[in-house]
Amino acid sequence: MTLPPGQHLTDDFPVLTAGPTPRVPTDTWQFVITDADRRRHVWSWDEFMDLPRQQFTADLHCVTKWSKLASRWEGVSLDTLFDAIPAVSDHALVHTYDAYTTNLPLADLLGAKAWIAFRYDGQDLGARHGGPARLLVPHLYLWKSAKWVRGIHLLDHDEPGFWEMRGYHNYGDPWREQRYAGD
Ligand SMILES: Nc1nc2c(c(=O)[nH]1)N[C@H]1C(S)=C(S)[C@@H](COP(=O)(O)O)O[C@H]1N2
Ligand SMILES: [Mo]
Repeated sequence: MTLPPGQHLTDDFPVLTAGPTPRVPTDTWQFVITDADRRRHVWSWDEFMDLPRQQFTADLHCVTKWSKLASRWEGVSLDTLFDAIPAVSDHALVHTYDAYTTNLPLADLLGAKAWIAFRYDGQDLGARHGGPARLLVPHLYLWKSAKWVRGIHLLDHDEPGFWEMRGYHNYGDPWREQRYAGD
């Protein structure tokens, strides 16, 4: 099997969070995409659960050098969500229920590459790993996979997120070992 450069395998699932774990009840949970015309597209938890869902398997690569292969998830593809969005732009900034943000090109959220995941390994996603729902973008380093995801803002310019402002690479491709700015 091939791992990205500088990574080693782990079988467990480490928890990495910049602050305390927020408690996000599903009865007040919302997911909001703010489109290029600044219109808000809002899903409640119940509406979200009615969307078509997918089971998928993902290899996770953390910038702290562990990789976890073939983790099993269930969630809604971002393609499904963006089907409802009339006005798109090139840049996305992801917001969460803690103070975290992360940026990526909208293209990296589309094309069956990204999900809002709410089940992991056959169970509801636990709070420490981002439950009730987190973004998963497995082809980029795991800091892009925002836990406790709350929404996505589409922007006409690129805006660095929490770690991208603190020296992490703006894009974060593990196969090109883009860990830090300048890599
Ligand atoms: N909301 C939020 N999402 C986050 C983080 C965070 O601190 N807050 N940490 C990121 C980082 S740096 C990593 S490596 C992964 C870790 O995910 P895990 O704790 O499920 O392993 O979550 C990412 N998503
Ligand atoms: Mo991380």
